[in-house]
Amino acid sequence: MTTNQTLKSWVDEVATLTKPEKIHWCDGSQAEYDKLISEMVADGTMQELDQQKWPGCYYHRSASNDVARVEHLTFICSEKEEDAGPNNNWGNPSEWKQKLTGLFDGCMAGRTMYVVPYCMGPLSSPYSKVGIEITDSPYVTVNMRVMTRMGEGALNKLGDSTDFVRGLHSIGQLDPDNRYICHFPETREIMSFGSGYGGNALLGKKCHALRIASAQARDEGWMAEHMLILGLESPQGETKYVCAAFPSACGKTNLAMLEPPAEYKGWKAWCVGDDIAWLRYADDGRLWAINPESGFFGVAPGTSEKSNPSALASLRKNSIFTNTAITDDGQPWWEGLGEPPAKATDWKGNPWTPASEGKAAHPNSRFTAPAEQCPVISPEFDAADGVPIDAFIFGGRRARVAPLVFQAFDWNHGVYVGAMAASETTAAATGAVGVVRRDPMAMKPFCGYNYGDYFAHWLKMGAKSEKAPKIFHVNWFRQDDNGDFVWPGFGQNMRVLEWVLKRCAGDAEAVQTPIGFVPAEGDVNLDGSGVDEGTMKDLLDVDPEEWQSELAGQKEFLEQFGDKMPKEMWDQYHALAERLSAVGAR
Ligand code: GTP
Ligand code: SPV
Ligand code: MN
Repeated sequence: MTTNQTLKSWVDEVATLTKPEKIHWCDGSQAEYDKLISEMVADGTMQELDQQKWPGCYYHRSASNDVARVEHLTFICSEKEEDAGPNNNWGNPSEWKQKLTGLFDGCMAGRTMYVVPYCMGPLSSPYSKVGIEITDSPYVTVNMRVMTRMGEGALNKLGDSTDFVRGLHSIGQLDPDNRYICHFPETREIMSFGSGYGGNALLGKKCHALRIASAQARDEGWMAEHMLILGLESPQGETKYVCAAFPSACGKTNLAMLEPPAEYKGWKAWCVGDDIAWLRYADDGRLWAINPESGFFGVAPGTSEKSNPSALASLRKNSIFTNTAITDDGQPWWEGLGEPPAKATDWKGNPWTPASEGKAAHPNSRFTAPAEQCPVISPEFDAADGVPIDAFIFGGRRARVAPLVFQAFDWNHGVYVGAMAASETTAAATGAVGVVRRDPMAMKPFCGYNYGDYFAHWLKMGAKSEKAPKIFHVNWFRQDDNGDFVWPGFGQNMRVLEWVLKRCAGDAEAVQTPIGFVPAEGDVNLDGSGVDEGTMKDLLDVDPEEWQSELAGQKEFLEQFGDKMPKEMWDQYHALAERLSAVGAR
């Protein structure tokens, strides 16, 4: 399939180590996909869903201890520990290579080794990057075909170049005590052992497109971010693009496919990407973004006709469902989809009825769906140059403190706002759920190098152009005293985005607070939203006392990074402290 000697010798080397029964080079064809699926149906790895109602759809239940990313088992193995930073687990590269080589030794005996060439980004784009994932999991292989431009096209793009990310993956024995997700940023290598799940195993996604790519982007002057890319077309036919960085399971897929409310006649929202953006400056001085992926690996629970009709339309055919429930008549089901089925099998494989105690679907159950099936996929989805970005929006899941929306005073302040973003943890990673933690730029689990250097890189990117995007922060998740969300969210978020676009165009007023600009009364269109101006006032409230205690946490965070933390970040901290003390307590 290829004349690339470097690639061939690497594949030989891996085969010698892992000792598979067979080697299969993936061409990415439909026939190959169908064959892999039917083999998995035959051996029970996949279940066929009702092909009348769910054409081309299959169901997979993973090991019950392998249902999310494992941050405590994820390592950045840079030569120097300080290059990984306190934000990562560091591993000595030669020690970890040795340890992993031991685990990979003979691990594919009796299995097929799949060589999966993939391209992150449109095949035609000069900004796309090729990677090769070698895996013993056919489940991973079929998911990679949906999530990336996989197969012959990627190999052709690579040609005889030696510039590709080497990703080695084995499910091993799916043993949580022998599970490691290791990255070697200097040599652009990934070694992942013992998990078959999502971000641990589909190496093009978080391992390549974020952890390795973020380090490469720092070296080469671009950005790899955990951001959705959304186009908003006005009734006049003008489309503006925004990127938003929210932590895992905090609303990127939903915002990326937003359906404007009925009052927004003539507006259209276009999805360019729902999870990852690669950004670089073009000759026009603007920052342009491409989506390196070609599919959605979306959170199933909560996805419904009401919350996200476009996601639902995307996953109606040719999709893979992982750890949702399955009904007795072969349909996928999850909490929030609609009426519960009378009888189903839950994500652990146990019988389930609405009277059962536990959830039918795992909270981090996911669908893998081709992006091209999304009814609002952007016409620019495959554009080689991507789309120009007007605004960056940071956000998180905060029951209190963070207002519905505010705008940073300028780029450096915006970098500080993004760096100080915090969010309640979700089921997307193992560990406690609902605990507030700092998740700078929604990259805590994904930044492949020291956050101090990462913020320095962000500061540098802003200084490069007068036309850098404007920076905002949103929080759809404020709760009232009963623990209910105050803001209706989902499609209604369009109202906030409209204010964001107006601010970018210089068309909207704002009120200055110590933390940034918030909309002036009446500036966010609430007609038909069911939210009154009084509630809006509460949603936008900035409580100086809450922010004083926030400030203490920010200081602690900055201190962790010692000399690596840029002075500009401390300047921002001191300026915020001053603005807060100037307003005093209430
Ligand atoms: P990853 O794929 O893990 O990176 O996550 P994501 O950011 O794409 O998350 P997603 O859009 O799938 O959102 C996950 C959860 O957030 C679901 O439970 C949604 O129902 C909820 N959610 C999304 N948008 C909103 C919103 O505007 N308001 C509220 N209250 N919940 C929301
Ligand atoms: C996330 O956790 O942010 C995801 C899912 O998008 S995973 O691919 O598992 O990382
Ligand atoms: Mn994500």
